[in-house]
Amino acid sequence: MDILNEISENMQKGKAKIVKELVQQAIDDGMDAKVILEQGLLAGMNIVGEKFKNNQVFVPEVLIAARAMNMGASLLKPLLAESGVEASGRVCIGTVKGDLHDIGKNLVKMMMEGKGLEVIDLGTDVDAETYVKTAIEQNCQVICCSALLTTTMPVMAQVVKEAEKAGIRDKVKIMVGGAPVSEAFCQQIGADRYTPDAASAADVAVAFCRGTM
Ligand code: B1M
Repeated sequence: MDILNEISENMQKGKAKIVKELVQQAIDDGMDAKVILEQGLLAGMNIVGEKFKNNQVFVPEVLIAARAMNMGASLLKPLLAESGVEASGRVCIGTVKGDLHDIGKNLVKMMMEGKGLEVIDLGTDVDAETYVKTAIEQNCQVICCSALLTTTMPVMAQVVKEAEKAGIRDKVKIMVGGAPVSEAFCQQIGADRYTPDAASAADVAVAFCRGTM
C-alpha cells in the first residue's frame, strides 16, 4: 500500500498518532504537502462522509476521524504557507449559525494564512450580526462564510443583508463556500464569490484584498 493510502486508511480509523507519523514520513520523503492533503487526508474524509451517509459509521467515529485529520493537517500547515510573505489583507471567517462543521473552514483559514492574510477566526455557529460587527470593528476587507448543511445556507443570505443594513456592502467582499454551496446560490443571495476549495478561496481573498479582482 502506498503512503497516501495508508494515511487515508488510518485517518478513516481515527488513528491520529499513526496518521501524524505517516504524514511526517511523507513530508520527509519529499512529497508535496498539497498532494498529502488532497490525496491522503481529504480522500480519507470523503470515504468517511460516504459511510456516514449510508449509516455505516456514526458521529463518534466521524469525530475521531476528524481529530486524526486535524492532527495530520497541522503538520502540513507551515508547508502550505508561503514563507516570508507580508500580511496582504485582513479577513474574518466562520461557519454559519447552526452549523458546527469546522474542518473545511479550518483548511480555508490555513490556506489564507499561507498566502499572508491575517485571518480572524470566529469559529462555528456564527450569526450574521457577528460577521458584520467583526468586519467593521476589525477593518476586514473580506467576510468568509462556510456552511456544510443545506439547512444553514440561508444564514449566508442574512450576512449579505446585514452588511447592506450596516452600510458596508460596498466596502467588504463576501465569500461563500462549503460542500452544499454553489455558484448559482452565491449569485442568488448576492454574495461576491463562491469558491469550491480552500486553495482557490485563498487566491480570491488575496485578490480582493489587493484590489485586483
Ligand atoms: Co456532518 N454532515 N453532520 N458531521 N459531516 C455532512 C456535511 C453530511 C453531508 C453527511 C451526509 O449525510 N452525507 C450531512 C449534511 C447533509 C446536508 O445538509 N445536505 C451532515 C449531517 C446531516 C450532520 C448532522 C446533522 C448529523 C446528525 O447529527 N444527525 C450533524 C450536524 C451538526 C451541526 O453542525 N449542527 C453533523 C455532525 C458532524 C460531526 C460533528 C460528526 C462532524 C463534524 C466535525 C467537525 O467539523 N469538527 C461531521 C462531519 C465530519 C461530516 C462529513 C463526514 C465531513 C465534512 C468534512 O469535514 N469534510 C460530511 C460528509 C461529507 O462532506 N462528505 C458531513 C472535509 C472538508 C475538508 O470539506 O467542509 O466541504 P468541506 O470543505 C472543503 C470545501 O467545501 C471548501 O474548502 C474545503 C477544502 O477544500 N470550503 C470552502 C469549505 N468552506 C469554505 C468556504 C469558502 C470557500 C471554500 O469561502 C468562504
